[in-house]
Amino acid sequence: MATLQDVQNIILAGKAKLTPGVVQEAVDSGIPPKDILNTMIEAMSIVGERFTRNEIFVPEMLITAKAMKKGVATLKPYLAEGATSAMGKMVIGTVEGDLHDIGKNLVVMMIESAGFEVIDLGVDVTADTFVSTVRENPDTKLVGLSALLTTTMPAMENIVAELNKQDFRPNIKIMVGGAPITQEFADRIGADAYTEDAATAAVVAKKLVS
Ligand code: B1M
Repeated sequence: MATLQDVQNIILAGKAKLTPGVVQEAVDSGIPPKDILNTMIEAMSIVGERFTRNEIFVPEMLITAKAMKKGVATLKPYLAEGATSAMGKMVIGTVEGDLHDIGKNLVVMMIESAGFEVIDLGVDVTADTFVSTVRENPDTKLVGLSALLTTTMPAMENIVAELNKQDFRPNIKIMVGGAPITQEFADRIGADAYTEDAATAAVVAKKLVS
């Protein structure tokens, strides 16, 4: 029987191979999957604090991120309902210069679960790629941008500016998010919606297309 503390410990230890087993045990112990996910997100915050204090470095961050990804994959069937594409299409990516994708992947999972078909462009995505993907998919209803670094916020601004110039702009809604992003920033750059977390992103996505 695994506890939330066990889940946190295994992520912090960066034991990617052991993480699925511990997460599964926690699920089997009856712990709500959302609590398990929140514990894993908390673990990543602890990792960030340790990085800021120079107690750990990029390789350790990477190892814990791998463990987190394995944990999320194990939880996915319990968090995401059967996906359909009834709500329409969303194009999403982490902005140019930014390689963080754990939060973006959670958003993808929740948005798919809310009934959208998602085209995930991955990380380090340029404005040109966003624009050409929407052009190739004229039924796109939402475009999602994620940024985790203060240094890539200008890239987000630039991508939104490019999207705003396009003739297809009236047909899409732009959603932004990521740790350094705020409602004020989203308003200033001309995005349609900002959400703080993946679960809220799915709720707002549904509202935007209805
Ligand atoms: Co990076 N990193 N990192 N890192 N990293 C942070 C972000 C940092 C805060 C750590 C710190 O200093 N405390 C810091 C940024 C500081 C700043 O900008 N002010 C930082 C830094 C500095 C860096 C490097 C520059 C380090 C270096 O090389 N010296 C480097 C940059 C690389 C690059 O991107 N070019 C770097 C690299 C990395 C790794 C590759 C090692 C790894 C990422 C692995 C991966 O993602 N595949 C990594 C990690 C793991 C982190 C921390 C520890 C954890 C990030 C994470 O996954 N959080 C992070 C510290 C922290 O966040 N406290 C840190 C969990 C995730 C679930 O949360 O992504 O915020 P998050 O997503 C949330 C919400 O933001 C929201 O929903 C999610 C939850 O529900 N959300 C959206 C996200 N996108 C959304 C989109 C939406 C809506 C909501 O709509 C479309």
